[in-house]
Amino acid sequence: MSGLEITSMRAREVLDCRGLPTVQVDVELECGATGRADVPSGRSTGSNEAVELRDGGDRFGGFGVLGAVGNVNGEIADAMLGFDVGSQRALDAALVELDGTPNKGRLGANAILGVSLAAARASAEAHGSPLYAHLNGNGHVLPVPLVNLINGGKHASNDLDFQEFIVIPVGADSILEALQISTEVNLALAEILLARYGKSALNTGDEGGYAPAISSPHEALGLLHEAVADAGHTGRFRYGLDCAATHYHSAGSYELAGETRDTASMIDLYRQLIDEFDVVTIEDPLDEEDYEGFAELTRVSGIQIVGDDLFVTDPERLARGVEEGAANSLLWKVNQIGTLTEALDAAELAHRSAYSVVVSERSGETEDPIIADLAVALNAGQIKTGAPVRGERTAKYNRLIEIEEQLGATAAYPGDVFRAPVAA
Ligand code: 2PG
Ligand code: MG
Repeated sequence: MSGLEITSMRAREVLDCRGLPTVQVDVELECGATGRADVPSGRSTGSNEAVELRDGGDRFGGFGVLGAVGNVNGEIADAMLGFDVGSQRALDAALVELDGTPNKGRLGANAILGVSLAAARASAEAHGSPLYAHLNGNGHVLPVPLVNLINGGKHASNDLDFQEFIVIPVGADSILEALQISTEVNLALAEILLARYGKSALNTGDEGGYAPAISSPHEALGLLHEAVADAGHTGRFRYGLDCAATHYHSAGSYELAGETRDTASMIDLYRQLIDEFDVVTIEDPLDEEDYEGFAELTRVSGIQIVGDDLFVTDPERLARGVEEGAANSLLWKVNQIGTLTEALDAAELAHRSAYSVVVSERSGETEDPIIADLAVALNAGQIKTGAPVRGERTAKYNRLIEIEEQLGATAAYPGDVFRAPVAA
């Protein structure tokens, strides 16, 4: 007996930041170590994501997760009690096999992921290590945050079609300083919004960024530039977008700010924004099935093109992207694929293929900061976890501050080289 055998497993419904239920799992090991994990949930989801089980019916407006909770407490616990968590790969393979479907739709990706992550935490605790160090003894890169200060798309009730307008504090020396200057920019942005559009412009979206009643991406990026200048940080920031384009695409065309555009016209627009606004990363610029368009934009833009709905953290979809030159970066969300091991495999494939990795939260998060540890374990160099406000977002930022302190002199903040923070 290694002491790493699972002796108890218990799931429950808890609330996420939108007030919707999600799955929380506790795992206990023979040695007494415990691990807990909450499962996040997306709103602008890719159609190829692993299936999150929701109850339907009246309870919680249909969003209940008692079915997934019951699967953990019943079938999964029955199968996994006694399982040794020493090998995360073996554990996750057993979970995938138990489910038996390609998309985890029988037991629910939300049930399976909760167990996978809680087991990883328990194993780390059993070894007396923080999770990032348990997963990678060489984890030392604090990710540059892609800080989402203006929200649109499905995350906000305004007319901005692009979902996220992002500032990137490349000119900081640490995660703490990165958060300091990003917050200074956010405060300056609030003043500009208030003066220009009135107080309703200070309403916020799902990820804590402001949601002013504007519709032009040029205007939004212009506001970020002004805020950076007003905060006295010109030159210390780059800019990014998550366009989440699948969500205003249909039959080959995009409805953007009242205009209909084809793929070529979208690509022209991106080239303009890149030139005009120092945009260095664009996520989901085109529809989730348009590998060809992604490849074209990747070729002509020269910047980081990130696949989120395109890849859904799935090694198979990523492999196709690599083959076709579609995007050059993987948005990495563990709940899109449903186990830690499969997500780590996707990250490994990305790095092997010279694709960067952006660790990401979901719009529906809890106070669980696990992605902070995962970002450091991956030496990913980039994290996207919303605006630097509200508990479910600051939980991740605050955990990064703590990790930076723990790592001390070995901590590295990659700044401008966030795309390739460590030598392969
Ligand atoms: C995204 C995410 C997170 P959601 O599109 O990148 O920012 O949104 O979780 O709603 O899919
Ligand atoms: Mg996205």
